[in-house]
Amino acid sequence: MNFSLEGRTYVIMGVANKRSIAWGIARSLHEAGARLIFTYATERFEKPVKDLVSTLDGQDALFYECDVTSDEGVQATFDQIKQDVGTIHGLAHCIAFAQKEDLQGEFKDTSRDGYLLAHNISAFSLVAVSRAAQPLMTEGGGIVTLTYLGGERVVQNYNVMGVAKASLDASMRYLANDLGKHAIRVNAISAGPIRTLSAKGIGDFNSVLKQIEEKAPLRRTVSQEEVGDTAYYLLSDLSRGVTGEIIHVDSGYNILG
Ligand code: NDP
Ligand code: N5H
Repeated sequence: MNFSLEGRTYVIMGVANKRSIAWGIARSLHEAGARLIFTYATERFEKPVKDLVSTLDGQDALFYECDVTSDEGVQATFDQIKQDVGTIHGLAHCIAFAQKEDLQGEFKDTSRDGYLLAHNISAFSLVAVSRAAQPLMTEGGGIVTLTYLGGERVVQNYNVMGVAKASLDASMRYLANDLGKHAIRVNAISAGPIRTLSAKGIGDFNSVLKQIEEKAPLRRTVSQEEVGDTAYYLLSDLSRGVTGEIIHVDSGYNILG
């Protein structure tokens, strides 16, 4: 079997800059021969994303604005992609957001608005984009999302984002069940802590990384490239029997009690 992604097209959602996990995924898929489509939340990110993508040799990429909080926006994006390329073979959903004040202190103090916002952008968005992408995935394919250990157990300060990741994980499984009959597999990667724009400004991130270096079975943190290569596995035929799964790319940290 040939595991090249030559002749296949994947949508990458959530590149903010070169540190983004989505960018690690883009590079892995590019190296495997895939054609890439990038979406960004606002026009503000159009130029930085285009500049980054211009560093990928021979990549004939397409770019679309897609704010996942708008059903019409998501639908319009995938309608336009359908018009421009026809069939796609997969999607990487690398999107999350919570208000800063909800990522510290006690979870019990989360406001209704903060709770709904985190769930809207970080969990429901997977449902919205999967529904919009399905009609374009006429040859089957894969959908991958990014989750974190804080959705499985309590991790200090992750708070409302942990509850949103639990919802994302369950949404991933229900979507896997719905879309399997269309030969579409839906999986998640649970990444260990990586310094990205989202992680910036989060108090104590250094001590979180240090804890991984001291305690994780591999005694080191993980990179965007390592997450990217697992996404390649999940989006290629190498993983053709795998759906509804969470793969931890976290140096084994999650196995510790
Ligand atoms: P980045 O800050 O690089 O990426 C987050 C992305 O979310 C940005 O590109 C941002 O888009 C996008 N986003 C936020 N709101 C919206 C919206 N309304 N519509 C569309 N896109 C939106 O951080 P990461 O690479 O760290 O995050 C990617 C994913 O990885 C997230 O789901 C995160 O929870 C997950 N993750 C991260 C870990 C880490 O340690 N970094 C660990 C485990 C999981 P824009 O820039 O255009 O605003
Ligand atoms: C236990 C931890 C540390 C504490 C919690 C961190 C949670 C981070 C996730 C969210 C997505 C971060 C976030 O929404 C930040 C925003 O409030 C402010 N930032 C922005 O608006 C920037 C400019 C944009 C690009 O960010 C987004 N998201 O749009 C968890 C860490 C050990 C691991 C981690 C960092 C997990 C994760 O999910 O990202």
